[in-house]
Amino acid sequence: MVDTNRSSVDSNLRPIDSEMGSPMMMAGPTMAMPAMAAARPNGALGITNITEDLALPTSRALGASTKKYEPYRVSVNEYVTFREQGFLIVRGLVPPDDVAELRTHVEDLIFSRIDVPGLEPPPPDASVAEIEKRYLRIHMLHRVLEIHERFLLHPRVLDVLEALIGPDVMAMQSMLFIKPPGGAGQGWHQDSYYIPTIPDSLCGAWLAVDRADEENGCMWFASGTQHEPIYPTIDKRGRNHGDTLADLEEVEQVSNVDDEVNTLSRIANKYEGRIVPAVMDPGDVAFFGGHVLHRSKQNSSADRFRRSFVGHYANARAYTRWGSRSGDQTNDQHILARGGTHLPFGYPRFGTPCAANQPRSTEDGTADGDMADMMGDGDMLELTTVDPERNDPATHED
Ligand SMILES: O=C(O)CCC(=O)C(=O)O
Repeated sequence: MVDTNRSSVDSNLRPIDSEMGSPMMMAGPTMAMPAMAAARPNGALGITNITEDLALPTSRALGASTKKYEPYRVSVNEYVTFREQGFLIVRGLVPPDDVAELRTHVEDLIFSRIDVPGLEPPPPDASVAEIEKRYLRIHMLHRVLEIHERFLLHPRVLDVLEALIGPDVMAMQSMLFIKPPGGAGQGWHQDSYYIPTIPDSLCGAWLAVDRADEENGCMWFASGTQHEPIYPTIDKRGRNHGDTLADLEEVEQVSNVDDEVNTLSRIANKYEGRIVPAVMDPGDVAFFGGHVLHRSKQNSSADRFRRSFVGHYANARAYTRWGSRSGDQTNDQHILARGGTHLPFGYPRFGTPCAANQPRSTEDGTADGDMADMMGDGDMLELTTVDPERNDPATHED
């Protein structure tokens, strides 16, 4: 096990900021973002990342969160639906009082009623409308705010992930979407393009804080695209599939909301009739695999926010270099949420209860996880000794 005391937030975020941010530049509203020393804002887009120098020390102690939840047990039908569609919406997964807490928190954050490391208060003369439009989304707040860590490791969300991509689950990324009226969408993309893991098991969990529908810019999924490979841009050639797919075409401008320039839309178009809006109520969570093409459109409502909390997870036994500037493995920076792993893993900074801080040790110092304990040794067919007389004609009497 490796301690994540050395803070690594910035290295984790840099590629995501630059890659996921830039394509949105053409469509994003212009927002008055203050120059921040500690965060990595992209003012034109309203996208902000929390950086390394703000990261708190990792805690191995249990935090204050003690709330108990009824475990969520995924049905076979839901499991099959996730595999068939590429996504699964679990209605009412997160209880209303939790969603209400998160919604109040987001309002406090927007209006600077709480001190958020890395975010500066709005200018004193800013109007309410200006304040509300300052942020489109903020990445990795779970590294500086306890409540974001708690939602990233929400037991009911982890219950579903454990069944869909587990049993061993690592929590990699959190994103808070604020998406005010007029806020930009995000064009077709595949999340594993941004966050590669080997084997590839990435899964997003998109929690609706407000009702999300076509008017205020809900998510859209191209069902069936979970079977597609990850399409590389020219600079990312080989990143997900190496050289194994002979005719894998390159795409351009993924995430750009303009389908004319985002050539991943050509792949999405193959799925005409299967591109569906994810209309969701507060507390609903959409789980979607890393290959699924998805997008969202502009919030065209006059006065409705479309706030959501998104976590990205992978199987904890998958290797990743996501966020490394040096090309080194970064598993030690991502929280072991469920199960166990033979790989290094990170701890929650605020001690939210999860697999990383549950007592479990094995002789080799790895964490194996309950499922591994239950795992049988399978049924290997044994070699049977050949009876030398069996095929000897002399031994047969007819
Ligand atoms: O919520 C959105 O607008 C986009 C979210 C998204 O693409 C993601 O979480 O991967």
